[in-house]
Amino acid sequence: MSADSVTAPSAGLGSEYAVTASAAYRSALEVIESVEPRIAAATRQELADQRDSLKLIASENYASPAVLLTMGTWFSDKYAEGTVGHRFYAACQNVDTVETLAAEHARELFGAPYAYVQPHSGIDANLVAFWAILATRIEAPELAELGAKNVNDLSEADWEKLRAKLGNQRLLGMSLDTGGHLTHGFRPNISGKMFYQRSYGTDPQSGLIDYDAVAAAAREFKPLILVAGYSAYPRRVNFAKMREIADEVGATLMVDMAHFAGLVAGKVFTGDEDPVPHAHVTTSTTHKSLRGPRGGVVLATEEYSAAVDKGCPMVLGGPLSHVMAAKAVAFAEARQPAFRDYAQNVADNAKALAEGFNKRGARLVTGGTDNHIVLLDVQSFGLTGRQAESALLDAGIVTNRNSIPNDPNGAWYSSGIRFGTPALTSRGFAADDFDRVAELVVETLRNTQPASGPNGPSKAKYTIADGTAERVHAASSEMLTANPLYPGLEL
Ligand code: DSN
Repeated sequence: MSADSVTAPSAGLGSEYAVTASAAYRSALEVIESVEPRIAAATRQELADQRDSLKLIASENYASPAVLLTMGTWFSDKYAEGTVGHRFYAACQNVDTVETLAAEHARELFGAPYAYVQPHSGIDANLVAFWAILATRIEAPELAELGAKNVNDLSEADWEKLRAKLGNQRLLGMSLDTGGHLTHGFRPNISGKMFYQRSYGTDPQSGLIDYDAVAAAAREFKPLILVAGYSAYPRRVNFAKMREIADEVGATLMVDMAHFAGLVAGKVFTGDEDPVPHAHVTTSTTHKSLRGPRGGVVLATEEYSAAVDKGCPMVLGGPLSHVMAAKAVAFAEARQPAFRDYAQNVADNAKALAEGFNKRGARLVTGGTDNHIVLLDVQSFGLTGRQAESALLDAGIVTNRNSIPNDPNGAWYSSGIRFGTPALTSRGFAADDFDRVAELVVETLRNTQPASGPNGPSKAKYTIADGTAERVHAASSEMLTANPLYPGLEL
């Protein structure tokens, strides 16, 4: 690595601190090595592997050294159940500082009245939101009617009545095969066991959300909660329309912005496309396009804030204070003007990737993108998603297979590959690089054939023409070298 690359402006990964970060990681790895060398080796290997692959998983990114280093401290050792100023453990003064700062940054970043930064993950954030809505809309009125202050005051019979009511509510969310998420009321997930769920899909021709159809479904089903948000929908959502629909049927609008929080923070999504002013409750992870540590956050209006604040003990145990500290650092980073440039580049690069596929004749769900996701239908290559994902991995391209609307291959094998631009944009990839990425993906898939197993045609087996993986890997290595991950960081 040249001295220049150490001080060169990076895409936001803190290359100006590369020398300091190198020293910190070298020392840390030496300490880890003295206890369990295999973990130190795996840690080094993970960086090498991430540096050497085209990471196109839409939900992944690279956090800055500042965020990563913040996670490795003694805040990990502290119990702090409760919330700021109201803990069930002594000596939480420094955790209070951390949680206060993280929440303050989150409120400022998203323009939200209230932020709860304890959730450990996206599912935790969604569970906190669901139970806060149930507590506000079902439990509180029931307690008031019975003249009880809290649930512990209820008789056994009244408690059973309330439990039955809590467990019998309705939720309307986006269907899984059109891009919704498992935690939006689907049976394999606890949310599907909690709620009576129905889903809305997309228009079969355009692949876009049909708001009239969502409104019709809401009028008929009358959900307590209308969930908007997605993990595999390559278009923007009009949250003002979603709120109108929720208001018309008396539903609470909950938006899960886990995937696109970075585009909201970076002001790419504004007005009707910014969920925060329209939703009653907004949930997110912090590690996807937002580029923070692995974790979750809940934003809420005043109406729901008191219930969300009881996320612990309602749903959560002790907060991960070291991760809350890293969230504060990541939110502070996202409040910098440079993050807006980053977010805009993420969206522009996704368009370039989609155009790269379109001009090479590949079929995209909805025909393109206007967020950070591109969803490729690999049926036109004669492959399943599983075969395509494996072949791309052979060539050093890391993606994940994904269902497409009305997928004939189900969720396991699937017929789509989901691409996302947040991670490579963090490395500094630009629009022309993403056009080249599309070319390499198409070259790989055109040279991949489905294969049979011992029992006939297989949805998993494939063959790849000789030399393809090596050729593509070499071409991608050139781009990766030109856009190094954590430039100047030497272990
Ligand atoms: N696993 C995340 C994703 O890939 O979209 C969401 O759960």
